Amino acid sequence: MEQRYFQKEIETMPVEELQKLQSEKLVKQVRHVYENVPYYKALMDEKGITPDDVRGIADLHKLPFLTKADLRDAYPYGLLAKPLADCVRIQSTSGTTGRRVVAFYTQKDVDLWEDCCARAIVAAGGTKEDVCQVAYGYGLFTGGPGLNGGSHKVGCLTLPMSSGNTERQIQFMQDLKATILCCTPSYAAYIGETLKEQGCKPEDIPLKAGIFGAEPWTEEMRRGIEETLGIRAYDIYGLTETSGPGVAFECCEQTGMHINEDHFLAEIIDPETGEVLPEGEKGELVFTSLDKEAFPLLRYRTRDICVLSRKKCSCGRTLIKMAKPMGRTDDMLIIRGVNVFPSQIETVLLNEGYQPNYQIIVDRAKNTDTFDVNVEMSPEQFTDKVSDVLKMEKSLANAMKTMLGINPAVHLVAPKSIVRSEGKAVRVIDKRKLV
Ligand code: DLL
Repeated sequence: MEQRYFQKEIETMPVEELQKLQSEKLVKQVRHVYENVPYYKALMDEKGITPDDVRGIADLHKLPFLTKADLRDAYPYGLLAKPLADCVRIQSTSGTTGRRVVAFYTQKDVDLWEDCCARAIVAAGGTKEDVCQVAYGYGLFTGGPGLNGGSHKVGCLTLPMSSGNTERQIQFMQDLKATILCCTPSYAAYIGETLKEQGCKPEDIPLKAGIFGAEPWTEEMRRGIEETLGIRAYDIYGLTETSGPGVAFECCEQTGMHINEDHFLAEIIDPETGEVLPEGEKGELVFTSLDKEAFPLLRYRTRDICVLSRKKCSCGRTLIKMAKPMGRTDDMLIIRGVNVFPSQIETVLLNEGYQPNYQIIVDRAKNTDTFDVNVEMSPEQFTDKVSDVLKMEKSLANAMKTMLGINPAVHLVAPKSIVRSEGKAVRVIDKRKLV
């Protein structure tokens, strides 16, 4: 079995030593945050905790949680722990100010983040001989920049393609003999389908591995991608709040993702009570960044439902493993790799003068997410003139695109035609069955 590592001494460190390292880092990090982030200091004060109360990872549970709501309250600078002059980068998620997460990085933060991505690439078999095609989005989204940096660190020839323009992706892949593909699993599947339609067989494609994440995907999807592209498909996990991709990555065993525990301390909690659950139990994943300088979140609730396992891995890594996320505790959808909250749609509707009577329908056709929004017209808005309806739909779709960053197909429907529910309104119909 393949057993390559990017930072062997860390990736295979005996667990006791690793936990000692985490404890040392945690003590320092708590002090750094307490002294530099008044927002978090106030949360600690409220709980009656001082940095002296945290002497190691066994004391982690004493610290208060941070949630997306805190990020919203503190937007944009409230959780910054370094002077802006020491920061060199921001990355962000899609969405309006209310939902947007803006994360700051010092040069060291960028460096460590790229190390994490490099670990993922090496675990997928990457070396300096490889040509790594990065087809995640570049820009504010962390996917492109993260894997790009990791690929440089490994010494691969990096193709910074960004997402989209599938014809060009395929041309570069073939002409420049890309051996590793990094993109969302749905885009990988789409590229695979397109190649198949062009009559390409897996053996005609130079790729050997893919590093796919940013959205949920199933084992069936993995098998499909592996077959059409003739590769091994590895999962990668991360979130903007903690850095981006590379918080966890899959190794040759392909049975869950090793968490880069020297940088990210993971816990599973009961989402209702906040109680820490023992290893092996399903709950909400919580991360504490141990090394981040500029945007160090302590006990950040990811909203991802997950299970951790310290079962010995045949790859030799001792880093704890997380299962594929099994859902979320909130209503966030990931559509074509973009995070979408139903409340964002609602905001657009209200801004544009519509009632919040709508239904989001997400499905997958030809390995691409379809995204439809049915919106009721009010009796005053109702018209049966097709050209007017088309105009209104187009304008609403544009407003949604501006808010979300992706384009829905908007369908205006007659007043009172969306079924009213007696309990919670069914706003989302997700037919993709991803978990
Ligand atoms: O999606 C970072 C990323 C980029 C990860 C490229 C992997 C590859 P956000 O846009 O902030 O960051 O979205 C984070 O996406 O909380 C999960 O719900 C979901 N997610 C990320 N990776 C996976 C995965 C990036 N491998 C949110 N499987 C997270 C399932 C994933 N869900």
